[in-house]
Amino acid sequence: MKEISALQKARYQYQPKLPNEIKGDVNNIVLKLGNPTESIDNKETVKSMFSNTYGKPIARFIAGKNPKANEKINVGVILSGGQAPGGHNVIAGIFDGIKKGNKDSKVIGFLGGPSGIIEDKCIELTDSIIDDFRNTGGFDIIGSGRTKLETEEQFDKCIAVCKKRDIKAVVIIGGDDSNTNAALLAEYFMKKNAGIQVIGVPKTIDGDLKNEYIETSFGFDTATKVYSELIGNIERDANSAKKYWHFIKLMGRSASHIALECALQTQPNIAIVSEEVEEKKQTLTEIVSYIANVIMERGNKGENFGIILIPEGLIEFVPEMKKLISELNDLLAHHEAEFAGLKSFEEQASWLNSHLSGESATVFKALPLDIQKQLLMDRDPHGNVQVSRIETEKLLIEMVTTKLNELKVAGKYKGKFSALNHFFGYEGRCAAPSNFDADYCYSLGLIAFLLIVNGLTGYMSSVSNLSLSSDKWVAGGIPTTMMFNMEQRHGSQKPVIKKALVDLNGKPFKFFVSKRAEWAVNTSYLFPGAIQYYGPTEVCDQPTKTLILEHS
Ligand code: FBP
Repeated sequence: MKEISALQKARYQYQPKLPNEIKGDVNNIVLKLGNPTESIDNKETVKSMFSNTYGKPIARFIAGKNPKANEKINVGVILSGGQAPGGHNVIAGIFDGIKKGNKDSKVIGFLGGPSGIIEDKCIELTDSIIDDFRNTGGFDIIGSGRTKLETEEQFDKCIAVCKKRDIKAVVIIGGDDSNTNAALLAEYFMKKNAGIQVIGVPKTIDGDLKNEYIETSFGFDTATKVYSELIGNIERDANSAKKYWHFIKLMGRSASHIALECALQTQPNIAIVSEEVEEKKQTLTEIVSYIANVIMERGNKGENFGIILIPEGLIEFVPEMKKLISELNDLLAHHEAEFAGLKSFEEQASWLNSHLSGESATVFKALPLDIQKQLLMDRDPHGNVQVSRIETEKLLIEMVTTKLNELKVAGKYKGKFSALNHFFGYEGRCAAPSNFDADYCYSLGLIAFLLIVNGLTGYMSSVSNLSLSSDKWVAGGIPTTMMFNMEQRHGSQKPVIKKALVDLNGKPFKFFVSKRAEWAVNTSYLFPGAIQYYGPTEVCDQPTKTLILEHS
């Protein structure tokens, strides 16, 4: 028999909490549709590109007889992109809904992400498989991948595979890009009269798939709680030993939601928010000066320790680095073969020197060698630099050390500086989902099933009122085209779901700004501790501070 931990055994038994209107018998839940909707921007263009799925109403659920809920159906499921705690519960929610409707209905899991549907690699998910994954972290039930479903050729393959397997609907669990493509797929299926529905589920620890209707993506809650536990532990260590400055990089490809949430949970001395850096056009030198000044102020009163949070995507928001990275991305994309033919790093560096603009060549040359090499590593499937592999935390330590030495020579800095670096990302993406994520994800899965049996397509599962207790949560479906606008991508205008970066006028950031000067100089650490799964609700069921502040 497979060995499992006591906690995992207990989590298998955990019954996720659901919004009231979807708690009952699936045969007694029907849709209540609102008014026609519009996209957030570029309405006419988006409408013309989504002539079949545009303008659909927001869906809610009410009590009523639904004769379709017990029809026998097959539903395909795809996990797309980076892992996020709760993915297994989304699938469990779909599975339980479907089996309550008709025990002969099937959930087909496509293996290894979106490529699974194109290559027809799949398994039927059974009771025993699902029971092994309830309330667990990870995406290992069927695996995930970053293949993009975007071409008509791929869409036609999806139709062929769905027809072959008699699949009535596909649920795509992914971030903004995957849900953008899910909406394109839904539109294509309608255009081709394929009779296959597509429902999206908002996933990503980065927290950047959110808007008026999608309050948060799943996984953000658990991941930020895991990172905050670790940051709190390091704060305690720093406050005990009083000898290190800890530079902690936190995941989040582009947006700084994770760093901001962790700052709110742990009250570090410094947290950089990339969106503010971009808005104020802060250079790397200015960021380094800001950090060095805080270290100096604390050091001069004998406090030679502290905590600095750095968002993973920072490097791409610093104006001179942004320009350099964009030039590098273009050069590597357009001269792929030529660049691959350069044998040594020295050859690559000299080739770049003659191809980059003068300004970017200077910035590149001034960077430490390791960072130069990291900037040239393989691009992701979107042609972007993989920020999780760039050691910004080490770059900052090096530059801050130089700056502090200058301040010392000038007689301004009297402290001692010893720094350690950390990167928290992969540690949090597969953690056992918090009660919030376990409940939220299971609800999203059950909602996906209810949207399918009610015949909807091009919708995203949604739960609102998430900052309140789950008995006040409201289940629904949001037409994905509502979240669209037109953006320049790879040289042309494309309809995409608008990515939610940190709102500098939003309450979470403003709260942080009102506190950061005090946190910088006075040790004000908070120690959130580990995620608690059992115990008082104020300990176990709290949403993120971001959600609470946003809805306060
Ligand atoms: P998604 O947007 O697909 O959810 O992934 C987010 C993320 O965890 C980022 O925070 C990180 O930069 C990236 O994935 C890392 O990607 P990979 O897993 O391919 O190393």
